[in-house]
Amino acid sequence: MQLMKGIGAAVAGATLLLAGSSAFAVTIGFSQVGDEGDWRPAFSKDMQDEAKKEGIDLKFADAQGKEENQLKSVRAFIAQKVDAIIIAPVVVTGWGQVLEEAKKAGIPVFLADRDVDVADKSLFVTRISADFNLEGRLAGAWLAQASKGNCNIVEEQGTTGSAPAIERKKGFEAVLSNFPNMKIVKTQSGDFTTDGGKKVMEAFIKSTDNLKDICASFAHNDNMQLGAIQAMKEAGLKPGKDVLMVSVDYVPAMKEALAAGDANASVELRSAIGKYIYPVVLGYLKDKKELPKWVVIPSDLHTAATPGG
Ligand code: GYE
Repeated sequence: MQLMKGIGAAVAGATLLLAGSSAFAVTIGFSQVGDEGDWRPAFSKDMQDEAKKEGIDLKFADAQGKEENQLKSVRAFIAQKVDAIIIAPVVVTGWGQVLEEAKKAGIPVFLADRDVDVADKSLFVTRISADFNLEGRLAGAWLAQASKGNCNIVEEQGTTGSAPAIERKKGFEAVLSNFPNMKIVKTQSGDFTTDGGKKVMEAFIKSTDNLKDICASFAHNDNMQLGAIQAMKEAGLKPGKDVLMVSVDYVPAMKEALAAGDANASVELRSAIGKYIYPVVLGYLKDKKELPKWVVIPSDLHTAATPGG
């Protein structure tokens, strides 16, 4: 099994075809969370585009936000004897058994984006993802600076039990612990969706007398923040002005919201990460060398004054 490119790949592919087997050097099963916001479909498209470039036969399974669907597709990948499995796990729990099955079948598993909570780390080769805890700390640090350490915050959490919801909250709270006058006064899950964020903000608006004394909204992703912006506008409030708006992902719609002054800061989560993931997987398939358990993709915070990315 080799990482083959260009003419080499074409020639090798033709040879394989003549031999009556697949034209692809490598078959990879990818179990994706779903398409809950703007970031995820961009990530899915990138994984498919990069797979084509690398000559990978990618079997893509969309779990539609349900772990049970992921477990089924991972078992199907094992039955198909793929060369490797990549999982972006919906939630961190419930993975031990199926990962054992993959191990028994001799199929290496890689985690992309989200994490799993398993005691035996040998059940996966490595995880390739951004540092969600750092994203939470960057958001918190920006807010501490912007509010001069004085801030009542409402928080829209991501999918309950998912690695980014857990870690972004932890990282954000770690910063708040240094600022006695910064606190989260309301928190609820909006499940990483625009609609969820809108509903959660509507509830916050009601329960806080139109966000009276609220200084900021921290959303675990941009889509929830975009929903929160809609809810605030409908209530006659001015997001980005009356209330500081900080979130994570830096998707195109959030770039526009920042430029329009409806939001104040967003931590970039890169979606074009196939170029980080596939070389790790293909390299491992080639030489089976043990890897560190986490390959970290960088994160940067952006405001309207510091666009980019
Ligand atoms: O921030 C969010 C998506 O898993 C880190 O999932 C990812 C998150 C991302 O739904 O928009």
